[in-house]
Amino acid sequence: MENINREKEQAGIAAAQLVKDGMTVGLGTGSTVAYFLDALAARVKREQLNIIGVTTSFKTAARAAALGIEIVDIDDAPTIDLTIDGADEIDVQLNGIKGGGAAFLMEKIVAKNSKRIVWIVDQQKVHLDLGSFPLPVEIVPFGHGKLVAEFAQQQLHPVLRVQAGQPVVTDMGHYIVDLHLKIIDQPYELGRYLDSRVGVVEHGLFLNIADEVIVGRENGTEILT
Ligand code: ABF
Repeated sequence: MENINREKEQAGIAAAQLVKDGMTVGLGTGSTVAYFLDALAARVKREQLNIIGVTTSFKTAARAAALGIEIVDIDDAPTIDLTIDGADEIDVQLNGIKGGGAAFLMEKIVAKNSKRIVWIVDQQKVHLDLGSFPLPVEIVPFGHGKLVAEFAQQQLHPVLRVQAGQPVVTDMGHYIVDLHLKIIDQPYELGRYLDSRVGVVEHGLFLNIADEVIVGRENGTEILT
């Protein structure tokens, strides 16, 4: 476990170096991003950097505020120069699965409005193909049972995400169903199918979105582009 945290920290520190004075920065969600936020906050203090953040979850907003990083609403940010975010799994084309942290709807909205997207991951996240991480799908509560039944019928092995016996509710007030697919050999086709289902708000396939991935190593990082 220790090594993974070291790798996350190395990736977070490297990502903080990409931020320039005057930037609007998309702040992702997750434990790797937490290292990035700490390193960024230290730079803001030390170098008196003038940056503003656009957050991807209530959790990140609270952490950024506690660190003294100014946050604005996404609609008050004319541009987002750089977004730093985590991922649950990436493949060799830099496609990713995100959403383990239940923030992927806001993360995808911020990503789609960013000039540059850089993900920060530990080495375990890098795979040949996508799918070993269950694919999160954000769905509206109304009729969710019918949608889960349809996914089961389509052999997508859906499991409604619950906590303490209750469905997990996202920051935007939706449920999450995880598709246990093991391997996703047609990610674009699967993405189109999920986008077409009434009741699906968003899915965790981030295809052709990341510009670069910083992979943490024990003593440094590797950049995948
Ligand atoms: C977030 O980063 C989520 O999309 C994803 O689940 C998470 C990865 O978490 P961690 O960095 O804690 O491994 O953006």
